[in-house]
Amino acid sequence: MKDLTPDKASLDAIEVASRDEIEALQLSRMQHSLSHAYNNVPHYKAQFDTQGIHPDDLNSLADLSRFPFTVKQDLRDNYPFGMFAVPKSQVNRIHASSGTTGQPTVIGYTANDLKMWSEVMQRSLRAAGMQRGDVLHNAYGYGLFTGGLGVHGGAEEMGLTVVPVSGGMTQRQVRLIEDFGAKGISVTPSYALSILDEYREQGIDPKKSPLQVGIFGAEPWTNAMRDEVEEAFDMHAIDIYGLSEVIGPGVSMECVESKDGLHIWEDHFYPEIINPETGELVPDGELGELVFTSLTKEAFPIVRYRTRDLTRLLPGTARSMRRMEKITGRSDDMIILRGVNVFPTQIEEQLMSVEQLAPHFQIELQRANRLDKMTVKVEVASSDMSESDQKAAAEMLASKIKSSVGVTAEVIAGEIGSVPRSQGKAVRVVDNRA
Ligand code: DLL
Repeated sequence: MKDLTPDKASLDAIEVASRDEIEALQLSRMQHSLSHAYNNVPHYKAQFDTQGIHPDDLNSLADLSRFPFTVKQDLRDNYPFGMFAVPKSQVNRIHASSGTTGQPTVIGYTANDLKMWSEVMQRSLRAAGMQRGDVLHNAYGYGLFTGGLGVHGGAEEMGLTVVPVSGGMTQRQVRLIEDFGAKGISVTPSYALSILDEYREQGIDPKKSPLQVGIFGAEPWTNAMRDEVEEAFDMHAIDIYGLSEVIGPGVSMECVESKDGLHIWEDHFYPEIINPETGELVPDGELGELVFTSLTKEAFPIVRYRTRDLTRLLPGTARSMRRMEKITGRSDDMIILRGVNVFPTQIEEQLMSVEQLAPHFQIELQRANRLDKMTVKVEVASSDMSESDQKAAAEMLASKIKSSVGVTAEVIAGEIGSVPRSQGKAVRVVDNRA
């Protein structure tokens, strides 16, 4: 793999500023942002008033913990534009969640918001080792989802050659990467695996592809998966995180030179970690639910938004801003199987260690005789495996899951292609327990 470490001189001053400078900036921005939300969004005014707290009460960053949380339901209750803090005439763009699991949530951006988004995206792309003139194959979905257009905006502004391919038509993805000489690919890690399969299908050695870095996010993925993809493509695989409610991709980003968790662009997005049960703050270093407060957003300021993502905050390394550890999973995706908490990432980690199995998987939950049952559907790595080898591989995974995760799972190792593929976020859990 090539060394893609960016030149220190190319970084924004704030990326390498002292903690004192960062915190001073955060405090003044936070005071302004809370007032903006209170004065312009009836929901925030009502919530702050009920809690007996006013933006003027914020005298230190720690005071933020006295303010109320915001949850997804608040956004749904204010559908479509109730959480906007500017007149609609100032809203330049709208994104929304798919709404497959209920009322969609709608996010608005002013021209300044889009500019800020582009700036944090440029920082993120730079952290991945991308430079002006490089070709970026952007396979995140374009549309209401923030992935495609979010990455696109920053990439174009920084002078990359963007290929806005979006997800799907996997054969063509391979052809365009090869023909256009993409140095970077931005894509969900699960779809990257489909592209990898397609390389092999077409008999093209992925190691010889022009790709040098994969910018993987929008869903949880493990370091074991990183090793697999880095080895297969001979490229770096870097984690990018974000969520629409906060802005989209580019809230935090791993640095190619350290790959040790994601630096949060804290000058725009203020992180806290709470105990998801009690709502109490937990100190840096402890695992809990990630909460964000926007510091500079105009159209859609967000105060103490509960992401449901589980991680911990760590001190800065390659940049001065704090890091978040790779996401373990979402609290909504946590499976409680006969009292044991299981995250799909734990299954992924074990799967990656069984060479005879491909990295695709889906977990199915069922209830039989009032007992929950977990089935893990996987695929053999090669089509010429004997039936007994296939069974042995499945048993090996089941025993690894038992000993490391502590639950009994039935593992079914099917043919290549038997696990459903996604072109964006993979569906890891199908819950048929109802
Ligand atoms: O997924 C934004 C995005 C696009 C991020 C492209 C990165 C790349 P939403 O659709 O609103 O936005 O989904 C946000 O996806 O709360 C996490 O649960 C999950 N997620 C996003 N990035 C990561 C990541 C985009 N790197 C939700 N690791 C978040 C783990 C992630 N989970």
